[in-house]
Amino acid sequence: MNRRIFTGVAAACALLAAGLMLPTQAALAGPKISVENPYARPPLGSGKVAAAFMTLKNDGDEADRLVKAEGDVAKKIELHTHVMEKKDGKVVMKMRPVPFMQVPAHGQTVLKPGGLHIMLIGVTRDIKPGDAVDLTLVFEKAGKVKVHVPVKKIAATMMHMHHMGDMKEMGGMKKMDGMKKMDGMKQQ
Ligand SMILES: [Cu+2]
Repeated sequence: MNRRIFTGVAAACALLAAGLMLPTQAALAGPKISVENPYARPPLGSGKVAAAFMTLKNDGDEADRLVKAEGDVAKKIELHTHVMEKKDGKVVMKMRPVPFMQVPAHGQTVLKPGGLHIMLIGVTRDIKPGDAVDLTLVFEKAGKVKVHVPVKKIAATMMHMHHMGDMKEMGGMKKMDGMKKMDGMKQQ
């Protein structure tokens, strides 16, 4: 190897090393999680299942994941989402547990009726509008975040509207026949 080529290689290595240091520094900054607008809806009728919604904000340079929610308000607390399924020619929304909820760097993830939510299964006490429930959110990197969640009454029609809004947002999903009709109804 002649001297000039060697110098070139050494310079390239130095540049590469400098470049590699940038992501390392960003990783040290980590996620910066906060929770906005938390609210819960009480069980419907005489049921024992309630749900909590909120906005998970991340002002940090690194993505994080909500992996668990804890609390003594329910026997079982699960992370859920809604999926659309076609059943007997009709589009129905079903809930499904998810292993985590991704919160992007410098972004947010909104939990709302008809979408992602925290399911409180087998509530251990009466949950009425005006009450509040305490939850501890467990993030993969940020660790535990406590949230005081006020209980609000959510009208059935409101939930229906949210459902339709969510369907529109699911751009990656193929639109089904029933949804076009629903979109038309919403515009009236
Ligand atoms: Cu659910």
